[in-house]
Amino acid sequence: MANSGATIAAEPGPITLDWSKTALVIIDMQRDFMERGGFGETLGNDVSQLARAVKPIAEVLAAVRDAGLLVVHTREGHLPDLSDAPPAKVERGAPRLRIGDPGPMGRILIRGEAGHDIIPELYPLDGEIVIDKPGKGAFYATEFGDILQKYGIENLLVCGVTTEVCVNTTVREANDRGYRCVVISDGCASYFPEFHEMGLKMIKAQGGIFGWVAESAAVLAALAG
Ligand code: C5J
Repeated sequence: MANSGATIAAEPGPITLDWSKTALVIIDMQRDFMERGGFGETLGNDVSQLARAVKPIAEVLAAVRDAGLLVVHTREGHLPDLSDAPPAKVERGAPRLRIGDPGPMGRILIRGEAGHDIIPELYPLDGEIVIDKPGKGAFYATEFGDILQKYGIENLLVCGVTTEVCVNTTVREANDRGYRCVVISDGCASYFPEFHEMGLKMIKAQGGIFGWVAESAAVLAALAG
């Protein structure tokens, strides 16, 4: 590890983290959200809006791997029999294809299908933790909390998609459980740029009501010591 800890230039103010108690959490960088033909596009979204987060995440992921921090990837998706997919989620709205329907990358948002997997640019290394979650938050109905406890993690560097849905939900869950969350602003993206902006503002407002927000360059500088 390059340094045992460092201060990140963040908003609403700087935050000092002990790297041995810090994990990088990459939320849902899956083909189903990032590529045409997946869940995100079937909901009517312009998936090209999310591409901007890939390079900043890749840079932080490389630095975090070099520094030896814990890396956790998450994927949103459901069992093939949909037993973990509430009807209220499956039946909602009027998408072109619903969860479980066959699409160009396999069944939409179903574990084991090509579309459910993480994009090649950010693919987990052997041994990195991958959390499969049925909901928007990474703690709900998963082993995420137990894993963080097992590794003695107190701080999360959080990035991924989408800013206002799965990133925000996970940060709110983590905040209530006592974790310090630093959200990497340019490592998150939304189909709606205005929701991205507001999603970050909601986290850092009121003295950091849910956590801190920092650019990837600030995280990289802190990791470099
Ligand atoms: C959504 C997510 N947007 N990963 N999921 O449905 O943010």
